Amino acid sequence: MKSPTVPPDHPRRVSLEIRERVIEGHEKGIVATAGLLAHGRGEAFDYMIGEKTTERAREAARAGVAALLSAIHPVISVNGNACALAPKELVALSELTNAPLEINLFYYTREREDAILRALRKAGAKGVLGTHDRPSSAIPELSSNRRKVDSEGIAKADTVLVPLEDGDRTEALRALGKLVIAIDLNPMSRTSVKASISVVDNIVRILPLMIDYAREMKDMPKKRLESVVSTFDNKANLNDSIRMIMNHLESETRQDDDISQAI
Ligand code: PTJ
Repeated sequence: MKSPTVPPDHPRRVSLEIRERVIEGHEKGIVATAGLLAHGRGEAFDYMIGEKTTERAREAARAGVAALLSAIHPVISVNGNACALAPKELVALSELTNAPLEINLFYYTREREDAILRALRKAGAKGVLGTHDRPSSAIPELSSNRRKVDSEGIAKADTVLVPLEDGDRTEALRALGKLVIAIDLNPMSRTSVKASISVVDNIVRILPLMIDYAREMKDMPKKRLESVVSTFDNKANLNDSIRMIMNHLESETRQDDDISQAI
């Protein structure tokens, strides 16, 4: 079914256009049906954040990019939603940070793997890890489909970027001693809480910024990059992110008060 075009003056145009991308991704077999629900959850948190990138998200994104640039084996994990929402940005960040893209799916089917691979190649990806024809190993702590990882990718990575992740795998990757960078709109999700660096923002807004940071920092000495990572405090980041949501909701309440006084 062809989705209607969002009118240019629609007050929720940006959000609706992003939603259309996910629906289109689902129709092409890229996004899992559960990915539509995951997106709805993300939309709700984005609404509470105020649909803008906070200063805290910028700091986390910068630390995340510094971690990718200073890693020995960085990898960017790709699932259906991430691929549908920002394929070109994933490819650009991968090239700038020398972090290969690895397809890693919770709801694995061979058809979805193929559809995601096609979309990444169309976006300019040259080599993609995690496909069925690649050598694989298993993450022993995990029972989901995500336990199967590329032997040359996540298996040997020291740093993994995981956009829109489920909590189990973040926890398992941390248990294996890897540095995990999450992109998740929910600062209270298990992924955000378990990750080393949690970027609380919409993948659509934050990846272009991470690309800018990668361009800016790619020639920085390793010591300086490592210091950006080691001085980042994820607990403070998450606490502030939750506070920012509360402040945003508070300001919305005051607007309601203003309205009732005006009546
Ligand atoms: O493609 P697959 O098979 O690997 O499956 C991918 C999904 C996303 C379905 C799977 O990983 C899943 O079920 O994830 P969860 O547990 O629903 O978690 C998704 C998280 O991503 C939630 O915390 C959402 O708030 C968050 N999220 C949703 N949309 C966005 C987002 N975070 C950043 N940007 C978004 N656009």
